[in-house]
Amino acid sequence: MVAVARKHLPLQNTDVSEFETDVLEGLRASPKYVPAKYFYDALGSHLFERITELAEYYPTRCEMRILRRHATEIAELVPPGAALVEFGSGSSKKARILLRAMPKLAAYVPVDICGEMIEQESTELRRDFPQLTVLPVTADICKPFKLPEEAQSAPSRIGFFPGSTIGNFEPHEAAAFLRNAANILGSGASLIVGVDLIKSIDVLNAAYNDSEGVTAQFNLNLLTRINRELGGTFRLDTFEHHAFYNRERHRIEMHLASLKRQKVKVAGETIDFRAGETIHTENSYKYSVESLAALARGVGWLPSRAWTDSRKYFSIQTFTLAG
Ligand code: AVI
Repeated sequence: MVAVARKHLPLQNTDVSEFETDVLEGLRASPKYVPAKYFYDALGSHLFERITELAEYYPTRCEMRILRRHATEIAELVPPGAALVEFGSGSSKKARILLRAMPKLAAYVPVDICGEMIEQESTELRRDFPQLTVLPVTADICKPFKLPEEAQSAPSRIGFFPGSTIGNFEPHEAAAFLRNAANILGSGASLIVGVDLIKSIDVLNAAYNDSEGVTAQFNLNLLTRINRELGGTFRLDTFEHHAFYNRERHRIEMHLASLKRQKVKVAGETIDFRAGETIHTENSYKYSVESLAALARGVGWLPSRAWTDSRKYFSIQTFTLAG
């Protein structure tokens, strides 16, 4: 796997049999779907990195700007001696902004399913922040896991979940994630979440239909992965990237549409496509500050602060758990 930031969906090192089971289940269903977590093979992670640099894809730039502008205020929420736990840390690029503003932090705990990446990143963090104890944990952030003893015994723990990864979960999964994070961090904890906001449909649609076609390549790469890992026979020139904002459900939907009636083999099974039939590959939910606060409140997190960029495109929101 290439060492690029993969700051998003939790499961990546899944074995082929789980991939096969999930893909076949999704392709047998009506409407067809494939879980978005399977975008992130080496090429998919690389394409996602390119997406974050596109002119139309505003979320990453907006979030970095908010973090830089408000790092000191965010750091004020973190008591001296606390441990910062990042869920799905990838390259820790955004955490570095906070770490620079939190010189009294006792420990930084990057948590990611990709152990190789966080071990490598931890070595660099120890070099760049010699005062800081870096305690990487390889785990699926959607499942219960134990924090290292030093983080467990710190006077408090602060969770960090940037990148609007929460938006790629269905709302009930987002609630389950927040509940799991509360259990892991424990009473008195805080949580810092980066989430993309509801905005003009044109801005949203452009962000997922970039003019260079990188998002289309990212979406279609899923078929390349299925061809390679599951003996698929998808012809990429017979499928097209579709992304649009679903106003009722406050989400961008990504699909792969079959341009013709055809049969495709996957893991020895024949899948029929009608002309125009789609595989639903991703939802990217957009929230308001209030709607995320309501979701969080429902599982015991109390909303505390929220910052946005000047256009109100993106938000960093904080929550606390009763002590
Ligand atoms: C990782 N995640 C927050 C991205 C998003 O915007 O939902 C994934 C993505 N899909 C297409 N472009 C970016």
